[in-house]
Amino acid sequence: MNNYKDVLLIQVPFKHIETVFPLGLAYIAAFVKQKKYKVTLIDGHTDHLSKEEMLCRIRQADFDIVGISAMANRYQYVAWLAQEIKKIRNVPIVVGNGLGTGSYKVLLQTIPEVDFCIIGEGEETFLDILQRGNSEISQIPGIAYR
Ligand code: B12
Repeated sequence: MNNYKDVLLIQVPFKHIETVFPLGLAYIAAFVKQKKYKVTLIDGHTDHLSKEEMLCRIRQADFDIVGISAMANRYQYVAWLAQEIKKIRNVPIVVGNGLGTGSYKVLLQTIPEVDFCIIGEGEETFLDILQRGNSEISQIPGIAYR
């Protein structure tokens, strides 16, 4: 049974870099779209979103789960973002890319709003979460959770 339908994917702004296409998150978006999920992608980097603009975009979106892509140097931003998202809607927050892969212990220990981290490639793993919802989470390979 599919527990989630509307997926919000967020690329956090990279630091000190002009133009970067968020390739990893685009892979995730394309993959779950193929599986007929509705996907909204907010690219905070390409669109040069301020924090306020980021929250404005999130408030306008329809979603029942959020996936965030960030590298280790954006820990603070993700901590802020996860907190704000939960104030807007109390839905599961999944973090992938270098931050989720390399720092999942720290993330889960210090950011209570982060529910899952994806370790490594995320296509199949994220789809598994979407399909299983809250059941049998422990059987999904490649995730960390509390
Ligand atoms: C190309 C590259 C860059 C490019 C662009 C990256 C991009 N478009 O995202 C540039 C040059 C901009 C870059 C910059 C940096 N990079 Co870099 N980069 C890489 C490199 C070589 C390849 C990344 C890539 O495109 N992979 C292909 C795509 C398809 O895969 P992906 O992005 O990993 O995404 C997959 C998974 O991560 C996951 N995933 C990603 N996002 C999400 C989100 C969700 C919700 C889910 C479920 C899954 C998920 O699923 C995706 C598909 O399978 C990697 C090393 C490597 N071989 O992976 C380092 C790497 C990712 N970079 C790294 C670092 C440290 C940086 C910098 C922080 C360096 C710095 N000090 O400035 C900066 C970060 C940007 C910034 N300054 O803010 C580290 C990350 C370490 C960490 N723990 O975060 C890596 C692993 C290199 C290393 N071994 O040190 N980088």
